[in-house]
Amino acid sequence: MSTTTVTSLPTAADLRAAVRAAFDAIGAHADLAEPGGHGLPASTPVTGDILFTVTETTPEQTHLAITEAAQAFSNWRTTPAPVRGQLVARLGELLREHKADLAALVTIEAGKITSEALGEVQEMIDICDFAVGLSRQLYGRTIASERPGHRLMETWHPIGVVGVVTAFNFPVAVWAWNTAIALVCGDTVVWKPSELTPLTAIACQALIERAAADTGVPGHLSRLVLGAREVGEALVDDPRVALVSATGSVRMGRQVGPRVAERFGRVLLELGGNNAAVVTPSADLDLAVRAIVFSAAGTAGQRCTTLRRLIAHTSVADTLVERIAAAYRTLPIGNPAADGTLVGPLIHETAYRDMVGALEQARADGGDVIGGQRHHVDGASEAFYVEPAIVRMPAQTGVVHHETFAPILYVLTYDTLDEAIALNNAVPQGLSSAIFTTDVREAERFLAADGSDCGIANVNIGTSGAEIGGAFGGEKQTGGGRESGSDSWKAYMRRATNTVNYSSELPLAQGVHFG
Ligand code: UN1
Repeated sequence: MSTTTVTSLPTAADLRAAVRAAFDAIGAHADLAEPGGHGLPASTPVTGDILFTVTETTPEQTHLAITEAAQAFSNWRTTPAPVRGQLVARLGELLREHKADLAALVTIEAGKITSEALGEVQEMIDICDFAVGLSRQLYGRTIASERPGHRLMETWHPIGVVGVVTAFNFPVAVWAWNTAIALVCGDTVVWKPSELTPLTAIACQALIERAAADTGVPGHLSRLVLGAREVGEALVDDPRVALVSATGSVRMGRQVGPRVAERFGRVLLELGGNNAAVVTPSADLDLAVRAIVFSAAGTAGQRCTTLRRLIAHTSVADTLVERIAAAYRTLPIGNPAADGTLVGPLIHETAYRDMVGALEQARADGGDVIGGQRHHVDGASEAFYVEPAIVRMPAQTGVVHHETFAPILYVLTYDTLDEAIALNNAVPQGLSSAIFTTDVREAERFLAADGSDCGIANVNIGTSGAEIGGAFGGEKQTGGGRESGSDSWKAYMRRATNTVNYSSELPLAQGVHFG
C-alpha cells in the first residue's frame, strides 16, 4: 500500500517541556525526575523516549491510601448526594478549563491524535454532567405490599471504597466514568492507572484535589496509586475495597474476577472486544466506508471498541475492500499532535510485534494482507507507527478470534443474514457490533434477541465512539460489566429492601399464621 504524509516529530526535550507546561497550568506538583532513576518510567509512544521517572507508590502507601479512602467514606456516605454532586460539578468545570492541557498530555502519553484526545477529555466532562444530574436521581422503587398497612420499598446506599484499574488507551476517561459516578453514589475511590500512563493520572489527581479543595471536602475521597501489578493486586485483595472496576485484557480479568469473588467483593469488568460490522447489500456504502475507516483505523486500532472484523455480503465485499484500502492510502500517519494526522503511534514495541505476529498468522491461515507495514518516521527508531491493515480471510479461523490491539481489519463474507449474525457472535468476546443496512427488517433482526450477542449493537454507525449516556460494556469474555450511563450507577451502590409496618397488626406474608 502506498503511504501517506510523514510529519516530523517533536524531540524528547519538546515533549518534556510540553508536559511541564501542562502540569503547571493544571497545578500538578509531581516530582518529574530525569529518566533512568529509581521509579516508574513515564514514556511517550510519539518518539519512544522515556521522558521522566516518577515516584512509585510503595505497598505501605497503597495500604495507607485504602485506609484513608475507607476513613473518608464514613462521612462521605452520609453527605447528601446532591452535595456530593457539587464536587463532581467542580471537577467538570476544571476539566472544561483545562481541556487542552489534559488532552496534550493524553497525546504525549497515549499517542492519540489531538481531536481524539480532546474527545476523551470531553467524555470526562460529559460523565461529570451526567453524574451531577444523577446526584438528584438515585431513585429507589416503592413496591405494592401484599399486607395492609405496610410499605415495601428499595433504598440505595453507598458501598465503600471503589478500586479503579484503568488501561493505557483511555488513560483519563475511564477513570472519570468510574470516579464521577462512584463519588455521587457516596463511595470513595483508589485509582491504579496503567503503568504506561502515570503523567495523565497525576494531572487528573491534581484536578480532583483542586475540585475537593474548592468545594471544601476532604481530598482523600479519591486517591491515586502508581505502579505495576503489585499495586493492582493490593486493591484486588483488600477486603475494604468493595468494588474493583477493572478495564484491560481478558487475561487480567481472569485473574481479577476470581480473586475478588474469593473474598465476596464485587467486580465490574471491561475486558477485550472483537468487534464486527455487518455490511448488507442495501447499505449506504459511502456512510459505511467512513464509519468503518474511523472505527478500524482510528486510535491506531487501540480502542476496546475498535472494529476488528468486517462481515461483508458477497455482493459488496470487493467494492468495500477497494474503497477502504483507497481511504487508508490517504490517512496521514505520524505526529499525533500535528494538524491533519489521523493515525498516531502504537503504544510500544510489543504492540507492534503483536501486530506483526497476527499478520503472519493470518497469512499462514490463508489471509490476503493489504497494508500493515511499519511506517518509518525520521528520528524515531523506538516509536512504532504502522499503516492500518486489511486482511481478507477465507474463513473466521484462529487469529480472527483474538483481539490484537492494533489496526488490523479482518474481512469475511456472507450470503445470508443468519450467517452474518452467526459470524458476528462466533468469537469469545462480546463488546460492540454494528450493521450497515437501509432495510428495517435486517436492522431489527440484528438488534433482536437472536441477533448480535454484544453489549453494544449499532445500526449505521461504527463500533467505536459510544456516548456516555448509555451503559458501556459487553458480554462473554468482555466481562459483563456496565459503566458510565443509564443505570450503571447501581453497580456502585448496595440495594436494601425495606418493609415498614405502619399498622398495629402483624400480618405475616404468604398468609402464614404463627401462634
Ligand atoms: C475503551 O476503549 O476502553 O466507545 C473505551 C468508545 C469510547 C470508549 C472506549 N467512548 O470508543
